[in-house]
Amino acid sequence: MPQYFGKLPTTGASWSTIGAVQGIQRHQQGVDFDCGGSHLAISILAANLIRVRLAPKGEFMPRRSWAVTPDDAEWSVVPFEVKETDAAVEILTEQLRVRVQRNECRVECFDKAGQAIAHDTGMGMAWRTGAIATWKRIEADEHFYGFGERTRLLDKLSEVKTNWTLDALDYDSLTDEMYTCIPFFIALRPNVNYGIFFNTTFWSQFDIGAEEPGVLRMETRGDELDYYIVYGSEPAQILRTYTHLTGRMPLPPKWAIGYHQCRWSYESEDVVRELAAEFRKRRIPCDVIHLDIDYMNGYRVFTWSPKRFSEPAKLVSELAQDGFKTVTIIDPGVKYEPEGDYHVFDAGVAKNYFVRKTDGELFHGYVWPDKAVFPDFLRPEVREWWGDLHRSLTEAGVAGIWNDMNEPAIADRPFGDPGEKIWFPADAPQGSEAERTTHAETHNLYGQSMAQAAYEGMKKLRSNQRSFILTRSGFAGVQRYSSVWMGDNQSLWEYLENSLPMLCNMGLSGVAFVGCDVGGFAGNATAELFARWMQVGMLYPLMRGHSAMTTAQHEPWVFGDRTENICREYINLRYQLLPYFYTLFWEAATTGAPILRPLLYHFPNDTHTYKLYDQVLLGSSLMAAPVYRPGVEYRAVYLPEGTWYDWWTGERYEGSTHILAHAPLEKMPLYVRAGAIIPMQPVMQYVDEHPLEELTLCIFPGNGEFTLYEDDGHTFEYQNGAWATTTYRVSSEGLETIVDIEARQGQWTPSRQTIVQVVGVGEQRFVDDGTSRQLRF
Ligand code: MIG
Repeated sequence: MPQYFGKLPTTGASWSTIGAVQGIQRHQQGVDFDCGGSHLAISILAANLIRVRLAPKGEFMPRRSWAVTPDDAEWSVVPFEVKETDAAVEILTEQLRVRVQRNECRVECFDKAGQAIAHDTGMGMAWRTGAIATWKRIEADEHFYGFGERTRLLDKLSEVKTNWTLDALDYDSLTDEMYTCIPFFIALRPNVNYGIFFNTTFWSQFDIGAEEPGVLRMETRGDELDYYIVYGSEPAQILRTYTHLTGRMPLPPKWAIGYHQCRWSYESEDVVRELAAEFRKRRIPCDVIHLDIDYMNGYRVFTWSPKRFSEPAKLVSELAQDGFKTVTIIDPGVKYEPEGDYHVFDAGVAKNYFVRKTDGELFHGYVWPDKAVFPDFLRPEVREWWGDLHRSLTEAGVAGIWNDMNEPAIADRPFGDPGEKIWFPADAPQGSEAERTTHAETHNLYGQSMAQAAYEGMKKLRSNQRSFILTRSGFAGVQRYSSVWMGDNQSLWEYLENSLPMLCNMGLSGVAFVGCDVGGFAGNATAELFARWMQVGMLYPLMRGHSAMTTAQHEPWVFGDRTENICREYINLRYQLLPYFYTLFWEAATTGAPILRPLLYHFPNDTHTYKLYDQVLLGSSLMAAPVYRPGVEYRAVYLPEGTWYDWWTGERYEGSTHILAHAPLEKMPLYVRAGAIIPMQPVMQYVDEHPLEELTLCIFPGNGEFTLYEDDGHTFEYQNGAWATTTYRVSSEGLETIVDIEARQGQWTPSRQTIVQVVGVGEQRFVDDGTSRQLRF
């Protein structure tokens, strides 16, 4: 039983419901409602963004900057109208109508067509000691997505989703709390899409019609109710607005989009060297090697094992010469070592940077270094100190940081003893002076603030070089600092299957740069599972192979030639698609769009897509229908409206239908939309193996448009204008296919040939000088 539950009284007491509206006050950004002591505030932040807050005692909490970055005052004022009737107060924006019923006070929204959005129901809004909640009506045919990191399939209707980060070791389909939590969802029914961001960092929960069909409950163990209704005519608009609130990902270095190899652990310099050599010898592309906890000296963070990694700078630079980047793991637990001459412990204690209990004693728990203490990353000075500590790694040439165990995962006894999972006492003080609070309010932010420290530290230390950050735990907004992987999955078919909806829901929660351990972390894959996983892994925004201690090796070549060839083929395809991938990352960085998308993202009015969890879109053009079951050689594929081409054979299909795809082990069914323009490059063994000399635009006849993004791939110069975008358009005129190329934008100059290939028709090539041109086929 989590310690937290014993600390804050909640259940049992009966709910006090909000009373009738007794007075209203209109102001520049919305309307305030006096409900007899309690206070309801409706703010209009944009025509499609409404913030609803309820303070039972009338006083709102101070502003919190952790998840939502812009303050309300930073939104430019938008026009709205207020209409009062006896029954209600209505607020009208260009896109929405918010109706607040006076007696009893209830909040309801409508779109322009008068369709209901997030209507209060039942108790409406209510509170009791330590908890506050709202009840919303679930409309007929409404389905629910997002909710951060979640197991099971795509649609979360009839489930309960709790937001409390924890080490979800051995998670399965029935697991509720996960490593990362994001209290945001998207609700969908034909022609109505909206999202709700439940702005609370306290323990919170969504009951999506589980207890009572047709009723959604949102509850927090915080002191006020605070949520945003994000309306959009399609999911892309909802994500654009949601990521305006919680931020977007910085553009990662291009190498981070290549293949990553990891294991717990490649335990010595020699093992790592052999691993790297093997990739190059076998011509399997790879950009990144991760070092797990055994590179450290006795699990002391920011140290190197003098025995096994005695010359880290030499190793890392040799790897770099061979085109590999090195990423090291960092855990939050700092070895408790008062007499140990361990500078991280000593400095942290001297500066008072570790979390303490209310009585002033240092909090400690047990993790890999045994007895350990934990920095309070919510404090900016602690983050800065921690960030600077990464120097011991960047000095050796490390280019990326992997944050693990940051939920935080802590045991009450030394590892190996049968112990309980614990965390800081709920009343432990945490946070900066301005936002000083307790662990109860900030638990869910621990991992995210650690990743923030890593991100900011690496940015400072690696001058003008983008770094790669990976975290296991995060909260709403984690995308501002880090990519996220889905923790300890298992080498079982079920986990391969679950990885697609899991990553799609992360993408719908604003976190585009995500991945699952390819091949499965715990347990041993079979050759067949591994081959299928590499095919699917090729689609993950983060493609990293990883496996646990004591499992069999899981490198691409250990399962024999046939599997190795499949791995090579799909990793090669990933590298050929890098220009496409990189553009998708840019899109995510600028609009918040996911990279890996469920079909409902582009076909939100097609109810066939609402539960379709085993087909995915990579960007808007490529659709994969992977095989994720043993012994399966055929599978049903749903082709939505439009014309589709088989990626491998070029065969053409009219959509709105199901087909049966033949998928022997070597093949992952892959389709592409008519009018798609997919930029491709030759296979490279790592992203910067040589400058791009030839870019091939694979064009599939139809009508379509694609904007390609390019820059140097690894510095921040793109922020000074050193980027290039080129917009390509395809259309047809009679029997002719016409390709229009707009003049290049931006100040970065790629020097390369462009090959325009209209699939099944013909090919033209030219030296791309950035001017506009038209090609006819
Ligand atoms: O207690 O660092 O999820 O990826 O290899 C296990 C060792 C700690 C858990 C991570 C996993 C990593 C492992 N870690």
